[in-house]
Amino acid sequence: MNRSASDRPVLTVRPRSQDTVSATTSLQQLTDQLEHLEAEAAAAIAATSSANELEELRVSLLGKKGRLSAVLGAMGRLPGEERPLVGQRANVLKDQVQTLLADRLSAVKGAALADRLARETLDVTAPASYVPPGHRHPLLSTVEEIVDIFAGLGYRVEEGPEIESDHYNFTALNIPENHPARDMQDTFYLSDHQLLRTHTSPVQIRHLESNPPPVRIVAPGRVFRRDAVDATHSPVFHQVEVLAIDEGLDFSHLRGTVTAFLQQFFGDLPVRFRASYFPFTEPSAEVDVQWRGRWLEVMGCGMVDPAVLEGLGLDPERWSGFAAGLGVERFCMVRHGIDDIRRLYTSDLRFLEQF
Ligand code: 2NL
Repeated sequence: MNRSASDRPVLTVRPRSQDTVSATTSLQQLTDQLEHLEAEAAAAIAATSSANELEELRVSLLGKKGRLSAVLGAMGRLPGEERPLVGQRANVLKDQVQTLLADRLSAVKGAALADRLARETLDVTAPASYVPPGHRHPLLSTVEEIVDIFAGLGYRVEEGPEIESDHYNFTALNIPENHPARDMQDTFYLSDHQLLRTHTSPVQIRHLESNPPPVRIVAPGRVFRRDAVDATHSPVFHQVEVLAIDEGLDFSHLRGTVTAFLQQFFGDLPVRFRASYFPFTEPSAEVDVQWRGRWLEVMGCGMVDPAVLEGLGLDPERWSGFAAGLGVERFCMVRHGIDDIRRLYTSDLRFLEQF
């Protein structure tokens, strides 16, 4: 676009020979010079292609040390009565040149704008590059749904470490060393009596150590057991446990809370409690729901064993409480009719896109 300096007419400030001021300056000479300057200026202006060039040109033509000033400087040598004639002609030239400069400036700007508009054209009809939005994994949305229901019942969410001590995972829950219940909750043992937690109960023990009752908490999280993989077992799975400790809590509070929760999650289905055993609750129960005509075992619960409360320095004559635990994978599988737990871990989009 830019023309090189040699392409366009050169205008120098220095007057050329016919402009040379001499003692013989006449009205005719000056008028000729003005005519000539006007023609030259018109050609130079027409040849510009940028606002900067136009400004340089304006200065060299009309500026204090410009061509017009040089001609007018010679006017002083004319007889007094001739001067106004030259002055008038000079004003006409000045107006003319200013108009040409302004017109050229708007033409140059218009051309620059048109050029930019052409370059920056955006095709709003072009197809967009598609980024699939993605969504939560069904396991996570199941955890969130469960936690939301308990939050609605006034429970606070608590979380804790996946690597635990033998004490928090077993001993504090009334499962001493060599207790047969340790067999069913065999896990991955690390050094220094550390292990991968087999349930989220340790989160609740830790909470009780630093928060006096009354307490109502829900503890979601990843847990680990020494299990062979099959359609319903995985050595890594997810649990939600709930715990309420207060004065005067009894089994009716447990039954009411668990029933309200299950009916919010599964709908208004029959719920039944069957006597069971856990080392950390007494009495204990398994809970079933009648789902699509069949009884399905979905969670375990019970009144917190007095030995667990005593271990925390809480007087079981004053405080009582209930606890419940559930496997998130099982809830998710029952809800969505998923037949194999491994589908939840293999990241197959054809499976995951269905949720
Ligand atoms: C199940 C059964 C259960 C608990 C978890 C618990 C926690 C504390 C004290 C007493 Cl801190 N109990 N948790 C109680 C009964 C059952 O889980 O089937 N889980 C998948």
